[in-house]
Amino acid sequence: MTQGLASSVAAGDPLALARAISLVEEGSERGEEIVAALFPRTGRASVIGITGPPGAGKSSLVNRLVALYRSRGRALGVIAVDPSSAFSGGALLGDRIRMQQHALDPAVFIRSMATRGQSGGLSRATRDVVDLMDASGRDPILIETVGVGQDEVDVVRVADTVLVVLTPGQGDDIQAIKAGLLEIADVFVINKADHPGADRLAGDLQGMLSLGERAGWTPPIVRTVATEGGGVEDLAAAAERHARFLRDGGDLAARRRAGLSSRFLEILRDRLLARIVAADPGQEELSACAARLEARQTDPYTAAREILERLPGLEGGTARACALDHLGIAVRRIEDRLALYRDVLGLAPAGIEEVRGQGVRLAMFPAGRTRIELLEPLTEESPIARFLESRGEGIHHICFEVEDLAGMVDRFRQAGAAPAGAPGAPGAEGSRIAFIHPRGTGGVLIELRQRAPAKAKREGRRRRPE
Ligand SMILES: Nc1nc2c(ncn2[C@@H]2O[C@H](COP(=O)(O)OP(=O)(O)OP(=O)(O)O)[C@@H](O)[C@H]2O)c(=O)[nH]1
Ligand SMILES: [Mg+2]
Repeated sequence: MTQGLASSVAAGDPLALARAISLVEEGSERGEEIVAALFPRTGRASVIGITGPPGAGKSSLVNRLVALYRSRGRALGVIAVDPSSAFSGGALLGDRIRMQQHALDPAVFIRSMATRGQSGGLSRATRDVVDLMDASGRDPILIETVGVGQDEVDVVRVADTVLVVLTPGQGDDIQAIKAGLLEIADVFVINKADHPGADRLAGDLQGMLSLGERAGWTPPIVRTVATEGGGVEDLAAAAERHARFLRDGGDLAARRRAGLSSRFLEILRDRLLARIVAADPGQEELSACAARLEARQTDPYTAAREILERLPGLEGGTARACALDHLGIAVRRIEDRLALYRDVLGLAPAGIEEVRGQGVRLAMFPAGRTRIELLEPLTEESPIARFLESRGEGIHHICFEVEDLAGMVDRFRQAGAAPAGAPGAPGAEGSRIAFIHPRGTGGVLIELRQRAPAKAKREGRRRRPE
């Protein structure tokens, strides 16, 4: 079902594209599956962001650009991010009317997206929608968003090329324009150039650009009259020059990489938070934290650490489980027990090695998620020799894999269980090991094993073929 929809999107079917977009907007699992299925086909379209103050003429320009690209035979995607700001409420209707001439053209796919009260204007879904449009062969993809808040920064993360639309006479000088808008521009558009003051605005922008050191690309200033279509060809040409500059200079890869990693981290942050809110510790715990913060009984760092520590399976969490690495069995001669472990149980020995420091020769047999270790004494003084003497063959120890050997030994000490021998001795496969005396563990000799770092492991291993 998902595959079918994904292939229809990939084939360029507008109905399938609309359906897939709805699924990602709902945040549904199927939406994620479709993005996953189509992701290898993405990264091909040019993504152009159009931002600027409310009413600057962004939608009128998008409309003109769409007509221009259509005349060149391109299939397009247009995303109009609904302004969440009260400044531009009602603009959507105007956008729809302006776009109507393209509404019946299947090669122009227009989608309005609500920002859903998020502080960032472009939601996670917007990035997904760009991917879906890209995978369906739309190129370029135009994103219109009003540049009043954090929105414009979000546009930059999605778009390859950012057009900042300004109008003459708005604040009368560029001091009044949001600084963030000036910084993200790859191309400046002076729209409504039919109004007085266009020269002055161009001069001011020119002056500002000559002050700043910009490596490689200086944003050109293009004048347009969107209502008449004036300057739109120049604008498209400037956008294409910038796209070429990005491609040839390698900046495109860097920009896309930054965008992808911020998108990935955003998802990770959202999911982690959702997990905290949904499960243990839970919403109640979070509210309790907020109350304690307000009363100055805790600080934000401590509160965050406490919450994280209660999340199972996370680094820093106390609930982290140790994996059983192997079960150690003392035998007089490894070869005498191969019949049992290899032939009867069907376990394949992964190798036989000598650990001289421990006075043993050992064979490891992977068994499901854990392993069986047969231990044969090399010398009379080996602990295995003494074990065999007093108890005969049998289970000798169990071994847990740990990430911090010294830390775990300390935890045992605090629990009243002392190490047997010096902790940190070299063990099999280049590992470091420690033993905890059975006196403190209810009769079980516990081995703790910290795996060798990936590289050292290969060198430290002295495996002998069977
Ligand atoms: N005189 C003149 N009017 C223009 C020009 N471009 C747009 N307009 C008018 O300006 C108004 C706003 O245009 P839009 O294209 O909706 O502007 P916008 O930036 O998309 O507006 P929001 O999405 O609400 O922020 C409309 O009445 C347009 O007809 C232009 O170049 N010259
Ligand atoms: Mg608009």
